[in-house]
Amino acid sequence: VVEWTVKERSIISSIFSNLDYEDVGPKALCRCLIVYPWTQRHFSTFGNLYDAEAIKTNANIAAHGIKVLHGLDLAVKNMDNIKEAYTKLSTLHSEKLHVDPDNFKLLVDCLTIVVAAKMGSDFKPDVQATFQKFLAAVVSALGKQYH
Ligand code: ZNH
Repeated sequence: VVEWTVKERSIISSIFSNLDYEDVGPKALCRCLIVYPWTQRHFSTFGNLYDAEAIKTNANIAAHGIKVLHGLDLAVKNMDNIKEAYTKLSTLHSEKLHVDPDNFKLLVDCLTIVVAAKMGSDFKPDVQATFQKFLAAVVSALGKQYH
């Protein structure tokens, strides 16, 4: 079980209450699809992903980026119970979507870069460390139902 200090809780709630989901979600998913092109294989029904420009202007990808980012709200709202909170999503990614769990880490690293770029000088070392700890807990929970 991951333990959270009062300060860590306040950092996480501040990041998410100031988060522009509509901007950050698409940017993080696009970055992941461009930098790690094998992740594109899961989105063959989303339309043209021919090059970086096509990925960045694909409305289905943008919408999915927002949806995935909102998937982190589950962890924000269940900080003391992150593993259980992701049981269903973990099973979905494992048994139905067949997403290699290594890709979760790649996506959250892309997300970290986008969030850091937006926060600028507010992205202090304690913010970075807490955000990384939070995302690691999510990645671990999402990987839990893989056998
Ligand atoms: Zn995922 C889906 C979240 C990662 C792929 N996702 C999904 C959803 C959510 C999520 C919320 C929705 C579900 C329902 O509808 O029910 N993801 C998530 C998260 C993460 C992720 C949170 C991290 C952090 N994913 C991921 C990755 C990938 C994916 C990495 C690849 C590579 N997903 C996916 C898909 C889907 C999903 C494919 C389905 C889509 C459709 O719509 O079809």
